[in-house]
Amino acid sequence: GKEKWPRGDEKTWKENMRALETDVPGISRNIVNHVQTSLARQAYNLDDLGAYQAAALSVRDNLILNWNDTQLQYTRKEPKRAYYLSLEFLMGRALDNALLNLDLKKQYSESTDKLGFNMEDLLEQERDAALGNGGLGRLAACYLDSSASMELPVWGYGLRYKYGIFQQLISPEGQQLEAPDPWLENQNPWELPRLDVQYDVRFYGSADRLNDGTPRAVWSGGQEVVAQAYDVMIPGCFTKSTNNLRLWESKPKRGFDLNSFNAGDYERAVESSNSASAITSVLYPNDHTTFGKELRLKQQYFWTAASLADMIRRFKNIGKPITQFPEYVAIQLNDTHPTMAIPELMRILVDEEDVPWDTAWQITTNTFFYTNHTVLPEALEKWPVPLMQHLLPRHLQIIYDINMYFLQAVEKKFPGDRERLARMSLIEEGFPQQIRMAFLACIGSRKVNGVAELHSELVKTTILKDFVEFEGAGKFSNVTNGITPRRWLDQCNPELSALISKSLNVPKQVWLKDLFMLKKLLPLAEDAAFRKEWAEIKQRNKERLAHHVRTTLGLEINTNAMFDVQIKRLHEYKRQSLNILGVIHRYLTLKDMSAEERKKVNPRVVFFAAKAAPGYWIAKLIIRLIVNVARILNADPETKDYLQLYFLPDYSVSLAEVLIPASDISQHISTAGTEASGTSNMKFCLNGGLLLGTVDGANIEIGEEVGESNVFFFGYLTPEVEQVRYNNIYHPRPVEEKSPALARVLSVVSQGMFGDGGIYEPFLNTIRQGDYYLIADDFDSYINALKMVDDAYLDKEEWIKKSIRTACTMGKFSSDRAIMEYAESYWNLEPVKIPA
Ligand code: GFP
Ligand code: GFP
Repeated sequence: GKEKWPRGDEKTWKENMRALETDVPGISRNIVNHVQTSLARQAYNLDDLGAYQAAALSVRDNLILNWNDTQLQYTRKEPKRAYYLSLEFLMGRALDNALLNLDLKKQYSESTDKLGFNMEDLLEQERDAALGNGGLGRLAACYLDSSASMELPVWGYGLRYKYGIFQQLISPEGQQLEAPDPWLENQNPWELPRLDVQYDVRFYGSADRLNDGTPRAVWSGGQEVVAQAYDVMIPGCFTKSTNNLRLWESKPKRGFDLNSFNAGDYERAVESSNSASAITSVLYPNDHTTFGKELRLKQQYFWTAASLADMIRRFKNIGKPITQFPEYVAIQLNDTHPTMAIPELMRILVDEEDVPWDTAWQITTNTFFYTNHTVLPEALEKWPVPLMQHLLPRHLQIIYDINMYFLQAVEKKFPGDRERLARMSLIEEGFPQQIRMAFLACIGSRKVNGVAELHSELVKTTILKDFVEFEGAGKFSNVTNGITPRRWLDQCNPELSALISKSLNVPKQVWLKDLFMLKKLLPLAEDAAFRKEWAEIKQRNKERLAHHVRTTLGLEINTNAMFDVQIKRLHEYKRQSLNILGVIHRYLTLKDMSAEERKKVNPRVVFFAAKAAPGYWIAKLIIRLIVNVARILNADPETKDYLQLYFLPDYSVSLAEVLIPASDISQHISTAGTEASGTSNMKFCLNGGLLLGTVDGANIEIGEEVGESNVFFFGYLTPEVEQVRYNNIYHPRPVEEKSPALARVLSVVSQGMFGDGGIYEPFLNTIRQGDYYLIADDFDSYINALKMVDDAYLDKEEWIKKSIRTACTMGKFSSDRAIMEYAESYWNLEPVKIPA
């Protein structure tokens, strides 16, 4: 029946409620209103930044209206909801994406034109929301876009860092310098502070078991801080569905200590307030100090506690018994960072809701799902027991209890197998003892997945092998990562998107939400006119990149060359090292040639962009080498027409949007078995760039989709890597023997061809001794693959065919496909239609 109007005069309300502004006059009116009132400016004193802000606020108005309708519908319909807990959301810019998803791009350009501004320039005013590091955070952002686009009731929960990932500067010597990223400085039009949504979060204090025959305890004392919600609207593409990303900011509970201040003790007056605010001030505080380590754990608990409190409150609003929690709530743990949510839910259930332990554990293990993103041992989180005892004493008790019941069950299944118990215990012995968070995430979850086929297999056969034997293989499966074709094709490559729509003869509204449709274009690879258009678009994208580099760095790029790109976090396992050593090899080869011979060479421009973790010394040394090699190469009159090298500083989502559409070939060359999936590989391929890579992560599945003849694979395979590594340590062979070509490269670096060779010795020694990442072992095979790329590029027509085939077989890698797998096979979620 008809619901009763909640308050006041229904007619007065309804007459005054705003509708979406979707036509040019309405949009212009709204923008001008924001210029006048929100910004207190006028046509006389409005610059691009102000115009961007007014346009953004007007778009936000539309988003809020859709968001309100969506949230109200969720509240009414009470669907099962999923929550994506991620410490990183690498959102990038929001305006262009919101305009695309609202289908208002044309109207906004027209309106801003009328007001005397160019939309392109306004888009450039926006700062990236860089609340993340790399692939893991960008994946979370793609999944939010896809959830809303697939009309799924999914919210994200994260932290509102005051400073995002550091801004990278390169010193004249080629050193990475880190500067803070004050992304909130100019105000953030995309967030809504929710002063009505706050929770207290406790740290320290003491935990006393009641010992009254229940498992309950009382946790009291310590420090309390306030979590304050900020909501970021996540519009679905061509749908009203608009989801929420709720980010928490930490605030002091009591604020300013007026007594201390009045007593003249200013420091003390601000002390507690500063320590509370520090929790959400930076992304990944350096954890090389005890202080930094404690701060990280504080962040993790602060965020999971606030998020769970919010979910429990929302669940209670529907008035169902707590045992039905998993029927209404699914929580996805994005890596181990949110694992504290498991003991926190147990604490809420046992201590606050008086639920018996076994029931509480059943609720918990039916609610959580855990995604693993790496099998590298150093990346698997562990927390020292003494730290947990100090910061979260009640949670340590709960973890001990979980462990005790768990090990009892293991003992029952494998009686007397003490080694197995030690291997599987949540507590790792040592000084100090450590809590193994991946194991806790695994046993506390209903399902566990890796992010590409190979990686999910490795999860089962290496780090969680014992758990597969104990719990059965059914709990462990795979969801191959995906990327949103909205940002990573339509937004970053509008011309290619238009060509696709024209050739499919359907509006992008259709194929952007059904990426498998691209397959229909495969026959056009044989159509010369289509190939010509395709190639021209690639060329214009290369020129766009060259323009960007010219205006930002003042460098001139040869756009007639092949563009070869590697962009990702700087890490030894990703092997930017192999790439730069390959570049040096190419340089030496060019130098060996006569001028006549060189003329036959295919010119190449190599691009790198990457940030290194501030404390990761070898990674920073690799950046330094790249920068100094670039300096020599780009200035060498003999070779610079055939080989150029650029390290583009301050890698970001926005920079990736310019680089990816411009690439002819991109490199994904991790040591086999180390890159869980990779997602930029999918982005390059979707934009018609070919892939040069190892048989690793999602490269393998990309190869399956596009066919082996359209990709360039090289290097040792995963099953061989372990043996090679073993030999490198126990039966080492000199680099000269494994690869004379590499030996020569290392020696010119040592001898100072790129500046003081001594500086690079520590890096070169990682290859000469131990060579954990198989640089020398894979080098010749890599050089051979580069040669195959050169040869293939000589046949331009065939190359374009490969490019077309590559892009058109990327349907599988839409994040819409991935998110539907999570919704159907993990969360058991149904789409919710939002009525107009
Ligand atoms: C959400 C939104 C609120 C909105 C309601 C609508 O609340 O702004 O009024 O949905 O029912 F945040 P919770 O789901 O958080 O209660
Ligand atoms: C991590 C893994 C990648 C994977 C992403 C998303 O990303 O292989 O594609 O998570 O699952 F290493 P990075 O932080 O390394 O970029």
